[in-house]
Parts: sequence; structure tokens; C-alpha cells
Amino acid sequence: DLVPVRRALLSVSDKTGLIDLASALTAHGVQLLSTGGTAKAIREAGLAVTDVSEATGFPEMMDGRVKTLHPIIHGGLLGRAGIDDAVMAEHGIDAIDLLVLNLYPFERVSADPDSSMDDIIENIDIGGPAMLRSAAKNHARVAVATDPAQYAALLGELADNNGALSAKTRFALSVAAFNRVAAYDACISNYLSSISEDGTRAVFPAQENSHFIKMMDLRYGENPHQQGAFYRDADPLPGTLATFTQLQGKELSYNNLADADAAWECVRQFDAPACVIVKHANPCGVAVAASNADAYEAAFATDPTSAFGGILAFNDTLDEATAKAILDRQFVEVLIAPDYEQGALDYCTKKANVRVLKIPHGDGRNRFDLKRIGSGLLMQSADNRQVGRNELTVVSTLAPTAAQLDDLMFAWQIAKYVKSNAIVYARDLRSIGIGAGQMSRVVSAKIAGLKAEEAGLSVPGSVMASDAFFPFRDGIDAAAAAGIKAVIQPGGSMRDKEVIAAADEHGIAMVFTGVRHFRH
Ligand code: 93A
Repeated sequence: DLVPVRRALLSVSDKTGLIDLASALTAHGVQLLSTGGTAKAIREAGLAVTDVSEATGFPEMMDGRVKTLHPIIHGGLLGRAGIDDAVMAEHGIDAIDLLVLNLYPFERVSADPDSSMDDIIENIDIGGPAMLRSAAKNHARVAVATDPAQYAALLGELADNNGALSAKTRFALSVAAFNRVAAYDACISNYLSSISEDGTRAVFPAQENSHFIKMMDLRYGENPHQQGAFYRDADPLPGTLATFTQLQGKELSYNNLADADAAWECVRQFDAPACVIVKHANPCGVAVAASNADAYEAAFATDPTSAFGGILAFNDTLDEATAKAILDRQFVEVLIAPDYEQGALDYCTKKANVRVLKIPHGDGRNRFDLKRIGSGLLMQSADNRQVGRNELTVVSTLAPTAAQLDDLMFAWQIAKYVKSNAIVYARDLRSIGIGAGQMSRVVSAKIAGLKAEEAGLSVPGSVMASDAFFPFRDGIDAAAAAGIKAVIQPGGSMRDKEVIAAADEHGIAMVFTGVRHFRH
């Protein structure tokens, strides 16, 4: 179903590849029709071109706002072969067989902080999308290109088919054009939804309509009877999970991705080599050390039972020795690192199922968190708060030692990634016991102690982090009984006095962060 291209309309903001395209079309005997700037560029290259304004009998007006919005143009694009011939002849409408158009650069201009509101509004293309839609709708007869990247294939096919294009190509180009218009409109609506009428940025958009791009269907969702898919932001932030490349291994699952995000977000906080092992969305072992190997050993030792089948994340290039130590010892679902030594990758191939993800470091932080409830959506700015040492207030009589302070900060950074109520016991920059997801804080503390005991790690001398304040002194009493020597917590309870008194009674050093890190 070949249709010869006799007349083409060229209207491009991005003039990349324009002249090569125009001369190749001319060589095929195609008549060129064009808008102001595009026609000028073609003419300057010594090629023949007719101005749209000459074809319509109307000048381009209103600073270009109205150039192609005319029946001569839209009739030429929309007219059906064999159906509309008579009416086209009656009104002097010549068929246009090919539209080459790229839109005003709204995406670029609206993203530029130096752009004025007037600039941004002028870059909302009206005539362009209208023509793209006309041409794409009429793909039975018309071909449409929206991107210089498409020109080479287009010219190749014209050369192969003696100046004609196939139905298959016209249809594929039509789909691509509608996708382009949809993405363009989504960008305009996202932008306008995110500002007030005076142009200032709103914290939350008027509509939650961010443009996600589907990356893959997943085998299933959280459970086998649920379906799942993974989408990422059109423009993923550097350093976030969505920028991963999978270097080997089985297909990623819904739970793999959710856990990988928790593991990566936790491990990327640390500067020194660190290892985070996640199971069921919670860290079950975390350590910072002089090397990956030491960090892994210490993280694993916190909870060897849970580490089995875990998601392991490192913040430093993974070396061969550590890869070997891991894979010789335990079953791993996902391995994550910013990079890998070739030897580490070679060793991984021995365990072909292990999913190996590479996530380059970057400073991007997701801005919003979304959670579905009923037929609604809860939206909040993401918990990107990182408490600094200088923000801590010592509230106990006893001040923490320098080593305890390091451990307190470390435990606090882990607690942020443990589901509430979160209790983390730590010593020497390694987790000793983690209690997660309990409805009462004191039970989370008991679980942290239980975990330590199970792993044969001794608690006495450790520090404790709590993601939210202690409502009663019982949490501190339990910690003291276990041998905890220092505590970090937000503070802010009605019974802070009672809780501080308990710490003093037990000779525990206690610091307040003033910041809470609930995570559900
Ligand atoms: O301002 S518009 O929305 N009104 C129109 O009628 C129109 N026709 C084409 N923008 C319009 N265009 C756009 O002009 C095209 O989408 C293309 O991006 C640009 C090409 O203009 P020039 O050839 O003058 O560089």
C-alpha cells in the first residue's frame, strides 16, 4: 500500500538535518511548502520552496501565533483519497502527503529558570500539534515526522520505494506523532498545574498528572494474584533507583524493586564503604567499615537468617573478593552497587539468577511520595530530611562519648529506613539488632534485643535509635536492662521529663534530634 510523496510541508523549530532532508526530498521531485523561518533556511540553501502564506493567501500574523491554521493547510492534510477529491478541487486545496514538523521547544523553555512567563506561554505550540493530529489521523494517505532522528529512515524508504512510503511506515509514524503530542500536552499541563497565576511555583501541583513512562511489565505484583508494572518519571533524577541498569539475572519482581529502593536509599546516605541488607522492605543488617568486605561481614552478622534471599546494596564499587564472599555464602535476590569490578561481574555469572543492578551515584532526591488510599491519593513531600550532628541536643546528665556519637548518628540513619515503630541497636558502626513494624515501641525494642541474642551479638555497650519519641519510660527501662548506653530519639513527648529521668537513673546518655522519621 505505497503512497507516493509529491508535496511536503516542512515546519520545524529544531532545524537539525533540515537542509539535507529538503535537498533529498527535492531530488525525489517533492514540492516543498514551508512556514517563515523554515522556508527562509531552505531558500538560503538554494532550494525551491513555497511559503505557506502564499499557499493560503494569508500572511503569518500575531507574531506567528496564526500561520498554518487555515483550511488550505488542514484540508490538504485531512483530505481523503477517493472521497474528498471533488471538494478539494472545488476549493483549490492541494493534497499534502508528508508533514515534517517539530514543535516549539516548550519543554526546554519552561524548564529554564531564566524564562519569563510570556516566553513560556509563547512556546505553547498550537498550529504544530493541530497539523500533527491532522496528518496522523489521515495516515491512510499522509506520513508525518516529528523528530530529526526519523529523517534517515524516512529518506531510506523513499529511496527504496521510488519516492513512496508504505502503509506500515505511515501507521508507525502516526502513532509516534500522537505520542509526541500527548507528551507535549502533558508537559504543558504539568507545568501550568505546578504554578500559580502569577507564575510562582506551588508546592503541590493543582493536579497530580506527572508523566510516567512504562519501563516494564512485571511477572506479578506484591502477590501472584496481582498484576504489576514498573513506571519511571519521564526524567528520572540522577542517583535514584529508576536510573538502574540490570547487568545480569532473572527478571526483576515488584518486591525486588520495592526492596531495592529501600536498600539503595539507605546505603547511599553513607560516605565510607557501607552495606545494607534488606528483607521485606526493612534493613535487617547495616554496617559501615573500611572496606566492602568488612561492611558486608558485619551487616550479614546482624541477622544471618533474614539475610538469606535478601537485597544487598553497596555504596562503593563492588570488588571481586566481596562478590565471592557473598555468593559463596548466601542466596541473594538482588545485588546493587554504583559500579562493579570486572572480576566481580565475572564471578556473578556463576549465579546466573542473581539480579545485578548498577546505579551510578548522583544527588537527585525524589520530591514527592504518593500513596493510594481508596479512590484517593495521599501526597506528601518526600522525607529528605537529614539530621546533622550540630542539630542534636544532649538532654541527659551524661553526654555521649565521641564513639557513641558516631554510633548514634549511624543508628539514626538506619532508623529512618526501618518501618515504624523502628528501634535500632548499633555499636562500632554496625547494626546489632533491628526491631521493625510493631504497633508498640517497647515491643520493637524487645525484638531488637531478641535479634541480637539470636545472632549471638552482645548488646551491652550499644546505642539505640528510635524513629519517634518514647511515650513512656518503659522503652528506656527495657533498653537499660539490655545494656544500652546511649539513645537518640526525636523527643517531644508529654513525658519527656520522665523519659530523661529514666535515662539519668540508668546512666544512659540521651540526645534529641527534634526530627521524627515515621515510615509506613
Ligand atoms: O504559533 S503557532 O501555534 N501557530 C501556527 O499556526 C503554527 N504553524 C506552525 N505555531 C505554529 N507552527 C510551528 O512553527 C511549528 O510547530 C514549528 O515548531 C514552528 C516553525 O516555525 P518557523 O518555520 O517559522 O521556524
